[in-house]
Amino acid sequence: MDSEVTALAARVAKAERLSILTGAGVSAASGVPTFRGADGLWKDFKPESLATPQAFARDPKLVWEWYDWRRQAIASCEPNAAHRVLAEWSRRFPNFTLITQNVDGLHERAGSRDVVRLHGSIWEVSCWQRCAAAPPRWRDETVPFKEIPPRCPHCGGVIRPGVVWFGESLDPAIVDRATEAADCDVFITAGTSAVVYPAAGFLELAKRHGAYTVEINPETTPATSTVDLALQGGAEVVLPRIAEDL
Ligand code: BJW
Repeated sequence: MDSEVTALAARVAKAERLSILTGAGVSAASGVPTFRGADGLWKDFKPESLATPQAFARDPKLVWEWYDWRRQAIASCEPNAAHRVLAEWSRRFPNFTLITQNVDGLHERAGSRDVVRLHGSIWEVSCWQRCAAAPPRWRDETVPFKEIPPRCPHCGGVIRPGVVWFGESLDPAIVDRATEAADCDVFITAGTSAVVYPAAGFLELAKRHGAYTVEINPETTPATSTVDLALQGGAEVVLPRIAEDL
C-alpha cells in the first residue's frame, strides 16, 4: 500500500479541488457504532422501525429512546486521527470540501468548518408539529433528556431529532453544495457502505466529472470495484499515512 499512498499524496497535494465524503466508519475508531455490519446499530433493529418519519409518528418514545442513548454514547466520544487529518486539510487546501453523512458532530469538534452535513445533526432538534412559534430547527445538547419524548419549549408538543430519515428529502441547498463539490480533481470516500442515496451518488458524479476516485474502507463495498484506488484499512490509519506523505 505504501507506493499507492505516496502516489495518492502527490495527487492530493496538487489537486485544485479536493472533496471527501465520509460515513459512519470514520467515527468507528472514536467508539461511535456504525449502522450496518456485525456490530452495527441495526443488527438488532430494522432501519424502518427507527429511522423513518412513519416510525416516529407510530412510537416517538421508542425512537427517542434510541436517539437519547446514541447522544449519550457520542457525548463521551472524542474525534480520532481521521477527523483530525480532515480538519487540517480543511485549513491547508483552499478548495477542500468535506461532505459527511455523519450526524455525530465529530468533524466539527476536530476543527472542520463548513462541513456539508447531508443527514443533519443529532445535536439539533425541531418541532414535530412545525409550530409557528419555533424556529425550523435549533441546537439542543441536553444529555440525557429528563423526559422522553422531549417537548417543544414553544408549543409543548413533541420534538424530533434534526436528522434525515429514510424517505425524507435532503436539504436542497446542502445537496447543491455536495453536487458542486463532486466537480473536483480528487474525490475520496471514507468509511461508508455506499448503499444510501443520494450520498452514494456523489462518487459516481465525481467520476463522471473525471475526478480521480479513492475509497478507504476495511471492507469491500459496492463502490470498491468502481473507484480508481481502493485502500483497504481503517480511515484513522490510512488518512494519517496519506497526510505524512504530503
Ligand atoms: C470503516 C471503519 C474504519 C468500519 N474506517 N471505514 C436511489 C436508489 C435506491 C434507493 C434510493 C435512491 N434514492 C433514494 C433512495 C431511498 C433511500 C435509500 O438510499 N435507500 C437505500 C438504503 C436502498 N434514501 C433516502 O430515503 C434519502 N432520501 C431521499 O433520497 O429523498 C428523496 C426521496 C424521497 C422519497 C423517496 C425516494 C427519494 C434519505 C436517506 C437518509 C439516511 N438516514 C440515515 C439515518 C440518519 C439519522 C441517524 O443517524 O439516525 O443516515 S440511514 C444511515 O445510513 C445514516 C447514515 O448516514 C447512512 C449511511 O451509512 P454509512 O455512513 O455508510 O454507515 P454504514 O454503517 O452503512 O457503513 C459503515 C462503513 O464503514 C462500512 O462499510 C464499514 O466497513 C466501514 N468501516 N470501520 C473506515 N475504522
